[in-house]
Amino acid sequence: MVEPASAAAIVVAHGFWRFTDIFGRYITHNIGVYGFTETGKSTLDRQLMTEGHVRPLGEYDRTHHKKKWLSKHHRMPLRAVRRVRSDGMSKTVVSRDIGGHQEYFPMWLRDMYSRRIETLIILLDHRHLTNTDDTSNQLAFGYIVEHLSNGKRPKGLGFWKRFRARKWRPKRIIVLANKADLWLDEEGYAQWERGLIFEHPIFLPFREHLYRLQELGVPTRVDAISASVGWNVEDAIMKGMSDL
Ligand SMILES: Nc1nc2c(ncn2[C@@H]2O[C@H](COP(=O)(O)OP(=O)(O)OP(=O)(O)O)[C@@H](O)[C@H]2O)c(=O)[nH]1
Ligand SMILES: [Mg+2]
Repeated sequence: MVEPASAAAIVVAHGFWRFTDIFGRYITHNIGVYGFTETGKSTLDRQLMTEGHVRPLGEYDRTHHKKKWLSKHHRMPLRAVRRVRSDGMSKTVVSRDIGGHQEYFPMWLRDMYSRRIETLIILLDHRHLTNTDDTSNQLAFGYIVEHLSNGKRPKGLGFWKRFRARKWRPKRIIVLANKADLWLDEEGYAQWERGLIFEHPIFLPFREHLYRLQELGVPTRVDAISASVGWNVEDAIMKGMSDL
């Protein structure tokens, strides 16, 4: 038999949980997903839009942006609303799918500062494991860390956005190593299950940068996902957004 008082407490707690869940769905969170080209940003975006297996994206599907007329800046893609669901909770996130070629790196900064994103997601893949000479993931990661540490505001924000962004920093950073279906073996999976994925060699070249983020006081979480298969995608984002 449940005591009436505790039963009431359970009903209240349950009601509160429903309320926070429904409430949470209508609050939008600004997130920014950045990473070198072909790490899977557009695939991740599609995974959040339509859960399930995402069609492999070819060379013609790479994200590109046209230059604005008479300007040196590229035209920003539209913002898109996506839903993240995990463990019965759901959050509404707003993001922009920006390309990962080096010419678009400054657009990442313009996007993160102008929307003052709360959650910064850096997407990596396993290319440095298969070819140690390929340091493009490190280049993209280093670019973001460098700019967050020197705090220099990007050009082309406009006066008002620049002013509003003067004290901005992301609340949290989630580093996601994508394409786990290609690099996470049984041993790595066991490591992931024990919550020790940070120890995996895929994160080794980023240790210095991760420590720098720690020194900046921005909580950072690393995880493994597979955006095309839909493995651990929403759980990793949700965990990153709730723990930190
Ligand atoms: N095996 C596997 N392939 C993936 C995964 N995610 C993305 N890919 C593939 O990786 C390639 C690049 O994916 P995109 O989503 O186009 O990459 P992107 O980061 O948007 O690239 P840019 O638009 O140039 O910045 C495509 O061929 C995808 O099908 C994954 O989880 N597993
Ligand atoms: Mg893309």
